[in-house]
Amino acid sequence: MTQDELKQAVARSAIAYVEGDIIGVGTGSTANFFIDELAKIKDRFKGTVASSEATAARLRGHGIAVLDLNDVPEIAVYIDGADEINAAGAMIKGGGAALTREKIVASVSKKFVCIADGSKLVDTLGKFPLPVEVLPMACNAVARQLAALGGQPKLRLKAGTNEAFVTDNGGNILDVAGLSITDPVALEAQINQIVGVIAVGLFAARGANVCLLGTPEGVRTLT
Ligand code: ABF
Repeated sequence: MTQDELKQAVARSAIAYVEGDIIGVGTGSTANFFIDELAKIKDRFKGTVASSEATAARLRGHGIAVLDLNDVPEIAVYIDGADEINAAGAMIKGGGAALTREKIVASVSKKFVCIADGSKLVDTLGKFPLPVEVLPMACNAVARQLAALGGQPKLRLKAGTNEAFVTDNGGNILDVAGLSITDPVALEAQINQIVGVIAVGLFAARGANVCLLGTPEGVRTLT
């Protein structure tokens, strides 16, 4: 099976977790497969809250309503991918640059269902460089503090240019390599304390409740 087929399989199995009127929808290639599956059952719910402009556009392209989070009192389930996940459900996210909105939508959702191909499951988080969204004026100041924590921060660039990548929120991203994250909850809290940080792509204090992993042997469920 190709990696895309594994992603498609978990996306399909995530449909069983869809509940409530409003669905929280993540970003990335696995989330895109999920959106395509969700379109098939769009008469079963009222609308969605999207974690990025790209996701909103794909949902609307399928004729699925996208609501403003300010108008939504409650989300039963949020379904999204990850760059790395451990057995406890802590994740590194943000390779797709949508970490801040993903974290906000996840924070108001009762259940977080992570969908990923099996290669994303790790013993220790940190091989994938940790994305940190920062206010542009604070990039260098935050980078120095991340270096003091033992990481090697690198400003994410717009593909094929020397310009800083700009997120949906007008922020920049520092990708922090070289961290072996043995205590994800503590590191998340520590990075959140750095002035100028908008959000850190560690989802540990609020991790996934369920993880659906695509493997050649079938979809594995971690709870
Ligand atoms: C989002 O998309 C992320 O937070 C993560 O960065 C990425 C995973 O991408 P993919 O599903 O394409 O592997 O969920």
